[in-house]
Amino acid sequence: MSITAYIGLGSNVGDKKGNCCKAYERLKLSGRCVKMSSFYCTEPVGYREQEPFINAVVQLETDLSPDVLLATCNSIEEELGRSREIRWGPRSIDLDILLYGEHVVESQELTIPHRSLPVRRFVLVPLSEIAPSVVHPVLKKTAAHLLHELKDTHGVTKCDS
Ligand code: A4P
Ligand code: MG
Repeated sequence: MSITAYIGLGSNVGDKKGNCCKAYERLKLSGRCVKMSSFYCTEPVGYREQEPFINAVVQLETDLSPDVLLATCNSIEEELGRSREIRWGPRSIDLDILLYGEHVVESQELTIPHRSLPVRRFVLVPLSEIAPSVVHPVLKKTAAHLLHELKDTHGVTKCDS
């Protein structure tokens, strides 16, 4: 049975939109991508001395298990030339599994729902655009509700096309 998963995309190095589009094309191969949000230009969170990010969220119908989906995300990151030097630092592409149906996963490699989902505007704005009614299975709140309650004030604006 396939599961609806949501993947957060982020890039702040090189051709940022191009990197997100390539990741989207690769993700399509691992399931059926029903939707991608608009692109958002976002102020860096965490490590501030870096370029603004482009962020988006992809909704994916997948038959892959969470572990295999993570491995797929990691291999897409590698293929697109991501190097891991600074935590929260510059990256050509970052793929985070935000939600995997209503499953809760807590292992050494994987936490689902993604731990930062409820506290980041650059995640909740694109997620609420494509799936305002999706429910966080631990907090039992919709994406739209979490966005409404959010305190994060980092800038998130829709990119010009
Ligand atoms: N991991 C655990 N759970 C997950 C999950 N649900 N999805 C593990 C994906 N990975 C998950 O991640 C480290 C490890 O987390 C992975 O190997 C996996 O086993 P990483 O992507 O290698 O490291 P990271 O991204 O540098 O760290 P982290 O803590 O994941 O950072 P975030 O939360 O991804 O934040 N500002 C803006 N405006 N936009 C951004 O996209 N991104 C970050 C990175 C910081 N500031 C940003 C943005
Ligand atoms: Mg990450």
